[in-house]
Amino acid sequence: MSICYIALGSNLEDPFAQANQAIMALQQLPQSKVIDVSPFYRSKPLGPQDQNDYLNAVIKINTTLSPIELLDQLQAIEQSQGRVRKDNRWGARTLDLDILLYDDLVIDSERLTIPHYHMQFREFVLYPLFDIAPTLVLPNNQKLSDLVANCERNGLIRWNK
Ligand code: ROI
Repeated sequence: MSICYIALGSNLEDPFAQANQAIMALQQLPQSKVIDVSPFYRSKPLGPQDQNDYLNAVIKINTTLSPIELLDQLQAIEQSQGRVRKDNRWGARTLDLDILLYDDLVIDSERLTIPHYHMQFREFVLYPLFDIAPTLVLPNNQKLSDLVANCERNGLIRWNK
């Protein structure tokens, strides 16, 4: 059984509805169990500023899916919620589900980079992750608490509807 943290992001088509639907879908994943869901946050867009603020959260699961099997499942959820995956790497999206951490694995393959690219610097990842995993240590031995202490909030606020 592996422990995995998944980042959720949405800034289109009712982000609250997207997030709640995605969490329900995660609860239906095979060989997996949702252990915890962080509070929802509102964040300023990283990338082009001419897009909506984002809803961000982090979900903890236990799973016996492999990293690639989990990635396939997450991409299927994104697709089912209307994600258009093309040249909008820095643009608005209905739903993004990214594997942040998978146990202490370090993976750098064509489809998967774990720990997730740049997570050490993203307030909208670090703060919700810290809410549900305050004692977490990254595979490179960095303490999550230190990363949070060095990360500006950049306007990040809790977002309750
Ligand atoms: N910006 C914020 N605030 N939150 C995200 O989840 C997010 N996701 C992205 C880009 C476009 C980089 N910007 C983001 O993919």
